[in-house]
Amino acid sequence: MAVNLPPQYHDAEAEYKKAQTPEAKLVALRKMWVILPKHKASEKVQSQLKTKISELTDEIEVAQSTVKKSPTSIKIPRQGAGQIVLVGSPNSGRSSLLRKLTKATPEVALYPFTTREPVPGMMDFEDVRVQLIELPPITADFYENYVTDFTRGADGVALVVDMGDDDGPFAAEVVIDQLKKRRRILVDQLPEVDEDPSVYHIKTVVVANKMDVEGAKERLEIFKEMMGNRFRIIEVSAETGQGLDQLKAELYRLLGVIRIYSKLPGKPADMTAPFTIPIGGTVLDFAEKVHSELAENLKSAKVWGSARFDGMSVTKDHVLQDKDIVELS
Ligand SMILES: Nc1nc2c(ncn2[C@@H]2O[C@H](COP(=O)(O)OP(=O)(O)OP(=O)(O)O)[C@@H](O)[C@H]2O)c(=O)[nH]1
Ligand SMILES: [Mg+2]
Repeated sequence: MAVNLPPQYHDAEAEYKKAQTPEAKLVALRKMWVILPKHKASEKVQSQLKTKISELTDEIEVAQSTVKKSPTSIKIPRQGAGQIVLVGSPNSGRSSLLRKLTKATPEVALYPFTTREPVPGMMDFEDVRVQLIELPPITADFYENYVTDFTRGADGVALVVDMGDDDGPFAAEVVIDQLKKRRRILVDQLPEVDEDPSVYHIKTVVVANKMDVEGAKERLEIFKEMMGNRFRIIEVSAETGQGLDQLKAELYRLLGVIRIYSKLPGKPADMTAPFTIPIGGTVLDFAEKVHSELAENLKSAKVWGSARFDGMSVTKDHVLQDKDIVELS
């Protein structure tokens, strides 16, 4: 969709292009952000601008800090319907959970700081796959800078809390605070308005792990008292498997997507591999996901499921529902 940008935006953009230092670039980018009209048609530009502002803010901050930079920025390509990062204090059980939920085999050990690099795995949930990434532990003294980058790219966070240890709830609070210092705010629901483009709110579920250990219930109560109703909490045990099915469903829900099955004219729908689009997505969003050319030349579509009757012709802006079947032509 074309976005009509006011002339001041282009002035700020020119200023950005001319800027010599990261600080001057950031000033110009923030101007562009303020001027940019915030509506549906500009969503893509908004998100690109937000990423740039956030990257630059992080970069300036890391350059200014005395803590040494992570050697290289590690990238893991996105796969599946979405990406969830597992964060938590050392020994909270992130690797154990990743082993139970995916085919990945990170090392699990009695001692802390076992995981030193991000470890990806694919979790099957019904007919979709969700990418989980275990990130290194976070404490008051230990924080890998690239964790901040990973939380920018992720669709959600699973905050793993060690309910097998008296310190668990407090160690989890430190994790939340450490991320907050880097402008990563863990939340149950995303805020409606984006006030500061350098801040990322990330949808989060709390995974209360080691519920099989004696005293876990009491620690959970302490944690709830500390957090109030801030987060949805899933009680699990990576050891016994308790709560893991519910956790899978919650992690999928965090992605905020719906499944759409594609159908070719005159053929049955392919029910094996759904496409996923954001909740509230339209026929056009689906077409873009299937093929950009298809979206450009889209003439009509038929929908089974959310339409008033099966196989009904709908317009491009018809809002789809989970498990709809769509025929594009
Ligand atoms: N009883 C019990 N022990 C658990 C559970 N989950 C993990 N553990 C144990 O807790 C210890 C740490 O587990 P890991 O999975 O390595 O924890 P981690 O969060 O990946 O730890 P680091 O990578 O070192 O930060 C191991 O001894 C696990 O066997 C659980 O649900 N119940
Ligand atoms: Mg680990």
